[in-house]
Amino acid sequence: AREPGWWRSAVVYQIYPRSFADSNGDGIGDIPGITAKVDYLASLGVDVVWLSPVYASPQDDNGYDISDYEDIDPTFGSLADLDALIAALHARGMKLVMDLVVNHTSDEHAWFQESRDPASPKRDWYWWRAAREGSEPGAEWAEPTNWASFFSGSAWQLDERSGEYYLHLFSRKQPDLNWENPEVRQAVYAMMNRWVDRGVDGFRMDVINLISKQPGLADGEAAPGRRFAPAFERFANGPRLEEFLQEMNAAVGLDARHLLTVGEMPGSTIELARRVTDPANAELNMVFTFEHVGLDAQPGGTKWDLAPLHLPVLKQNLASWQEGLAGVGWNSLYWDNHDQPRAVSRFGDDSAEFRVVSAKTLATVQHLHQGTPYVYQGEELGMTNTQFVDISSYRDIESVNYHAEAMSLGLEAETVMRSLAARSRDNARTPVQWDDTSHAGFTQGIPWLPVNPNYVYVNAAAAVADEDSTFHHLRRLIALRHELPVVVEGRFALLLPDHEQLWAFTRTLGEQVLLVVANCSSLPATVPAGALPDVTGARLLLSTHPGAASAELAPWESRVHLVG
Ligand code: ISL
Ligand code: CA
Repeated sequence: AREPGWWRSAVVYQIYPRSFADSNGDGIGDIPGITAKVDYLASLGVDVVWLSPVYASPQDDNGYDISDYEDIDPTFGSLADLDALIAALHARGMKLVMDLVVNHTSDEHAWFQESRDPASPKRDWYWWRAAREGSEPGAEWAEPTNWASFFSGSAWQLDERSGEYYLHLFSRKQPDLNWENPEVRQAVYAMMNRWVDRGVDGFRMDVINLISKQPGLADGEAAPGRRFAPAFERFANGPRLEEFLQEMNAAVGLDARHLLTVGEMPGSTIELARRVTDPANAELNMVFTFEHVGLDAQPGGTKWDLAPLHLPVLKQNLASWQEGLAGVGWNSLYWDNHDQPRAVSRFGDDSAEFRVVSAKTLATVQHLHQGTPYVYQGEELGMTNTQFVDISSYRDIESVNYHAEAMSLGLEAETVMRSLAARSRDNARTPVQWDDTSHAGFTQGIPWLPVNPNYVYVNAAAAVADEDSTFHHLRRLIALRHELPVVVEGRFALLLPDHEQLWAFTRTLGEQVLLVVANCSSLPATVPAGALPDVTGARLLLSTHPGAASAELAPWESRVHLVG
């Protein structure tokens, strides 16, 4: 049974099925592979599994290009396999959340195939536009707008069949659905209802703030010498977004059936997120913000333009979301997902000396903010970024396209490879490291993406056997959330906001104060005298090092005290 608001005290574990566990030796993870690991997930203590897409798909963007919402891709298994997974999770008190990718379909979806015919009743289901006025279709500069696709090149593709262009904010094989058309919306809601009837417990909604486009489809401002403009503000967060979300909520019974809903909303402001997650508005439970994963890029640049991350900026950003949503909406908390580099390599220190302890401390900081934490597969093991040295190792469409475009623009090869090493989505997509046997126990065949060579010591079997591992640290954090209401409901306050090494905050509920102090650096740090609440007599709930009383914190040391 689903209790109202149950997701506030839940921890979600994200699975990227392709890279989780392969049951049949074809080198690609699959649903039976997941079902074989549900006891592992239960032992970690997570409440919910979110599955990245397993629907029928040509796999141009690893399943985020769906050709049939009603079926499972044979690569991953069958509907019967999914039913078995749902049953296995439910039997252990866990829930299943599915990815919902409805900003776009695959170009191989039957809806789009019909839509290519200008006389079809589905023509208006997608964004078809004539060439720019005065231009021949297919000529240079003839695209209806100068928008860049997220995956390089134009966001418009000419279809020879009608001589018109269709919009694809992602790859050419991901045409955007036209949510202005009510038939599109009803078709999506009907599909969602069928999944809920089948037993799924919620949805993670892919780029949901792109379903309402800004009217007018205005050009963006291209950088000097560039043909296409990243024109996010020209199409995202359109005026009908909240109307569509409310309509969806009512039509599917998202709130009435106590489903978990989380909207992926790049470019969402705190103000928008507060409205969307305010239960009174009946839209979504929570959203994924992107602000904190953009702080290590150059302002005004793209994710590939690397810049150093400053701890005060990061912790103040999270604090502003804590304060902005407090008492009204609800935060989601994440470092990692299938689109981001590995947290320990990005925010921690993945050297042999500090990998484990920095992964633990990052988890402590994340899980003890207010909101619902998301754990990405392998994060519980402190898995690190890839060690690819050659472009031919990369598989992600975004990385491969970026490399080609950057090289054609004359960027230095070394700079491009450095950006890929730091930012490629493939960092998160190498197979989960289960043990120290060949291919880390992920497959009996050849993995679709090479296993990180550090699997010989970074693997689940080793972590589960070691009480001091990241796995057990995370398990304790999850248990704390389930035991202590202050972890779920406590009011957040940031301490020492400008400290360059220490991340310290309190959570307060009634008489209870949870104090978190973490050294987020690879050098020792000293707590300034009198800067933190007195912890004499307080209970030490969790720490990374023995002897947690001194004012000196070792590199990446963290402590959690409960006062009162
Ligand atoms: O990955 C990103 C950073 O480079 C984002 O631009 C990302 O594409 C964006 O957050 C949307 O992501 C989601 O939709 C995409 C899909 O490729 C991603 O995997 C998914 O999480 C298109 O469906
Ligand atoms: Ca397989």
